[in-house]
Parts: sequence; structure tokens; C-alpha cells
Amino acid sequence: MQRDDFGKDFTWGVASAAWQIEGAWNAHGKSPSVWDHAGHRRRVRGGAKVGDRGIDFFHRYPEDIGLIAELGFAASRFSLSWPRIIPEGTGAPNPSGLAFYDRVIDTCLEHGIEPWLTLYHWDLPLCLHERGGWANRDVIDWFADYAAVCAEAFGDRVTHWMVCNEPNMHALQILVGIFDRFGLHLRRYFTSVHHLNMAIAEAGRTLSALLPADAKVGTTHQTAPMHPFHPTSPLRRAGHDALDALCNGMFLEPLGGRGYPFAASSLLRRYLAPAVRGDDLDALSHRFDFLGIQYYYPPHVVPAPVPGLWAVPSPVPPRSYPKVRTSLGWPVEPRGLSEVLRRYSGHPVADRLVVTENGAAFPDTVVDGRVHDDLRIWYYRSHLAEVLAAQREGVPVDGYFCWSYADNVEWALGRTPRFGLVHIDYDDDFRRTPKDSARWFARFLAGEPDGGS
Ligand code: IFM
Repeated sequence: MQRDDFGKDFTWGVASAAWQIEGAWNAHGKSPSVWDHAGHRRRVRGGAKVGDRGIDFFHRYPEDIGLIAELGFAASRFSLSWPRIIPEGTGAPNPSGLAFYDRVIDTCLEHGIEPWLTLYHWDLPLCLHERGGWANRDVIDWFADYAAVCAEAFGDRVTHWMVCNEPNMHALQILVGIFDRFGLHLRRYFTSVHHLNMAIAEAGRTLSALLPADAKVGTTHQTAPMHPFHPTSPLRRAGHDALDALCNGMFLEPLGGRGYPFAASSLLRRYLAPAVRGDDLDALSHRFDFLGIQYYYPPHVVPAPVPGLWAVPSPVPPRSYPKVRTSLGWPVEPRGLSEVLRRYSGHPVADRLVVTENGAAFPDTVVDGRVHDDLRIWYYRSHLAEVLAAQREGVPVDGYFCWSYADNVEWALGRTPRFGLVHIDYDDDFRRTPKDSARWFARFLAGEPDGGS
């Protein structure tokens, strides 16, 4: 396997998100986001300082972008912080917030790195959350206005845009009450899902209307193939279909113009249907230029006596499951990546697919200035082989972004899960050390077959 096998126009990039890396949570007029708030309420392992400082990208972006270029990547996917750009959530943008992203974008371009912008990676302004957040239907307009501000500010230099990162995962944070009181907030969850979907479609239209004609507007989704994927008994089939509808279908089917998969789950009929108004199903449908596929692992699904669900991801995978696990306990199953790529090939939401996240956390340590993360190298090689296999079968996938450029704050789990190609030493002034996987990528991107190994 070598770089050229993927084609000359294939995009090689790294990915990150504002709250996970930036720090500077209240600098230059930025207001708190829901995740800052969660950190300050000790809902992030390690406490408030973890999110407040991120990996200090706010101050070190020149070093980081320089390193991304040195490694040979052509693109960097990062998100914009809504509360940095519009501290009040709505209304006047903050010139300092816009100026920060101007500097980041310009630095990328100076290094020959194409910036791929995500509008929203879960850091809702806290002030909007206090007005109901995603459960308040007004959020559709708030988000479209924010999209317009970003398009006007950066559309002259940025060609690739993603509206929202993994709405399914963000909705789960709302479900369990990370930003409120812990518990199961079913009504708020399903209402928020509908508004997220509506906002994604509307912001997609806003971006396409305001950006230059050659701009490409996509959105991303964390795809979960569920095994066994073709269950045999009717109960297993019902469980599979319900869980698939809740993880995947209720997000991508309406965007693709196919409506909600109400038949698959009574939970959808009971809790989501009441949020749907008159013409919503038409408004939900929007064709994007590309769909960002984000893949980590396939949960193993077992039957469960929960009406409307009938199946849950098992915490104890069967013996037949892959033995290699990441430090989060996720089984490493590269074939799942080609499976989801095949599945969404030809989906009406977009013609083109890009792997906008894929990666693994391992317990890396620095020894004599090196991080020997052989497992991560194996992880990337085996997943890239699946991308290539899918592409050779005709799946229209033309990009791959590693999650992540550097270790960062893994949301409520804090600093412990290390997903980066670059190690961050939190005890030594956030020192950056490229891991062996980063060196492997540098050789691979320079054209060495199989990264020279
Ligand atoms: O860190 C997250 C990222 O923010 C969204 N996708 C999954 C990653 C790993 O959990």
C-alpha cells in the first residue's frame, strides 16, 4: 500500500475540535460553552483546568500547524468555537474571535495546508443552553445566523466546510444530562435531535447560498455498524433495526429526504414525532457535497427487554470479537470501516464520502524522547487498507483524516485517552513530541511504500 494507490486527488489530513485543543476558554471576549460549564462543574475528569487549557492551541497554533505541514499532511480539519465568535450566541460577532480564526486559517494556507472547517463540534454557547439550547426550536435560526457569520468571514479562503460533528454523539450528551442534571432526558433528547437535524439542513443551505460556487459543504456522522449486522431471529432483527434507527437512521435518513424511520422504534413515535411540525420533513432534506464518515468500532449488539429498543450494545463483547482493544476498551475492527463506507455509498445525503475521523487511543509514554506506538501504526495501516479496498470496489471516498493530530481533551474523560499522532506532555509545559505513528505517516505521505516498514 502506498499513498499513490489512493489517487492524486485524495485528501490526507488530521482532525481536531475547538474545545478539545484551544484552551483560552475566556480569552478576548469568549463566553463559556456548555463544555466549559461541564468542566467547571467537575464533570470532566481532571477538573476545570483540563478544558480551560486544552492543549493550548490558542497560543501554540503556529507550532502545531508547522508540525502538521512537516509531517506531510495537506489538510487540517478543525472546528470553530461558536462562543468565541458570537459570545452572546446571537447578534454581533466578536472581532477578536474572528481574528483568531483568521490567523489560524492564514497560517494553514502559508504552510500549504488546506483548512477544513467544522462549524459546530458540541460547544454550544452556555447562554443559549440557558434559553433551552437544542431543545428550543429557535436554535435553528440561531445556528443559521452563526453559519452566515462564518461564511462571510472565512468563505474567501476556505473551500471545505462541515456543518456539524457527529450529532448522534452530541445528542447522547444531552440524553444523559451532562449539561444539566444527570438522568435520562428522553423528551429533551428527541426534541433536540429533531432541531439538530433541522439546523444542519438549514445551515447547509445557508453556507451553500453564501459561499463561492466552488465551495464544498458537508456534514459528519459517527457511523456505527452493529454486529451481528444480519441477525437471524425476529427479535434480533427488531432490536437491530431499532438501534440502527436511533444511532444512524434518525440522523441521516431525514437529511437524505427519506423521513424519520418511525416504523423501527416506538421511542421515535412517542418522543420525536411530537416535535415535527408541518413542512419539517421537506425542510430536513438537504443534499450535501460530501458526507464525513467517522468510524471507531462496531458495538456488539445483544437483545434487551427495553420496549422501542429491544437491543443494546453489550459491555461484554463475545469471544469471537477482536482481541485488540484501545485504552477505552473499544475493539479494533478495521473491516467495520469498509462496511460503513459501502453502506453510505450512494446514500441520498451526498455522492461523495470522506473519512473525517478515524483513530485510536493507546496508553502512550515518552521514553528517551520517543513514543513507540506500534499499535497505532498497525491501526492506521489496517484501516487505510480498508479504505483502499472500498475505493477499489467503487465507493466514492476521496479523503482520510486522522483523529487526532495531537493528544487532547477527550470530553468527560479528560486527558487520559491519548488519540494523537503527537504526544502532549501536560506536566512539561504542553511539550509536543511526534510519536512513531507520526513518523510513519511522514514516510508514508512522502511516498514510501507501506510507510517504509
Ligand atoms: O474525541 C472524539 C471527537 O471529538 C469526536 N469523535 C470521536 C472522538 C473520539 O472519541
